Amino acid sequence: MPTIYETDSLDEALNIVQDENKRYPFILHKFDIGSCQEKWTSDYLASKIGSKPVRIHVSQDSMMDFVRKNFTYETLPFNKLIHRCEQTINDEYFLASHERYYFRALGDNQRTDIANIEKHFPSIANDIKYPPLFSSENFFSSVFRISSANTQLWTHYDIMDNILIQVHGTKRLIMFQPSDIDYLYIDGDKSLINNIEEPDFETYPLVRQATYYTGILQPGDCLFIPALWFHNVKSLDTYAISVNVFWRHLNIDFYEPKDLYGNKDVVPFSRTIGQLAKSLNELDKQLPSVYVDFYVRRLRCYLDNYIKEYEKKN
Ligand SMILES: O=C(O)CCC(=O)C(=O)O
Repeated sequence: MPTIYETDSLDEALNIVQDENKRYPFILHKFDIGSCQEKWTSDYLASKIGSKPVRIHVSQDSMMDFVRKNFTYETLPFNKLIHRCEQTINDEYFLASHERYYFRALGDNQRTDIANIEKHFPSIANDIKYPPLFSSENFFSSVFRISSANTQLWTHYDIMDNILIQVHGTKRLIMFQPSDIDYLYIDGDKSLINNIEEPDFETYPLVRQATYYTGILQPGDCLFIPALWFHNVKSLDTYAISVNVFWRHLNIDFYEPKDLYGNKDVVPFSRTIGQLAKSLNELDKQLPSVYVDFYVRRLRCYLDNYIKEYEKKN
């Protein structure tokens, strides 16, 4: 299993992000992420942010599963949430005393706001510094994340570049290159394989062919997650506090204007798949089922050949 590349050099980090032939994930050590590393105790955050209501995922399972929804959405005042995340057993709970919490900050208006620490958590925003890996006009969002110990978020990809800054606690990382999409049993932007560390090979045999890139993110480290790289992140022995910053790598016109999370596929792809869905619907209406079945498979052969030719060219 290869490990995720590690560097202490901001210059090298910048080169990997900007060089179109590189753009692989890396862990950047020794970047000064600001006073948050010392300051962000649970008491400090609770007193600075207070009882602002926040929306959270709550699950009895340590592996949150978006596809099968083994969690509920709840709301807690921030100062309660942080103290609950700190404990592994809580006297007050929604589902069970051992339940896990995952907080991914949204905007104040969840339907229209893009997460931004400066706007939504101004009392702590100046405590953190981001590695200067992108220009400010490409900035998209800054997301405050807190999770209980030993809590995993599903494997998924995002369509923007992202730097995950670890402030408190340690995280286990598993990443896959974009072309491993063939082996990950994808539903939208998420993998159906929930237990990625010990997958069920009978149900998901192709995952044997995926290359697992692994790493550990310690407090003070920053992980570069290039757009389209699959990632699976799990907090380890203690609760975890992170901030991640998304930015646009492509021209702004390629991104859906109403994408709040940075995970809607780029516009040329959404257009293509929309047209294809329409055409398939027409095919289905016009032809007897044996022909539809045949031509849909024929389409798959066309795409397989297209991929082969594309691989040869690139
Ligand atoms: O740190 C985490 O818990 C998940 C991070 C993540 O999924 C992301 O940065 O896109």
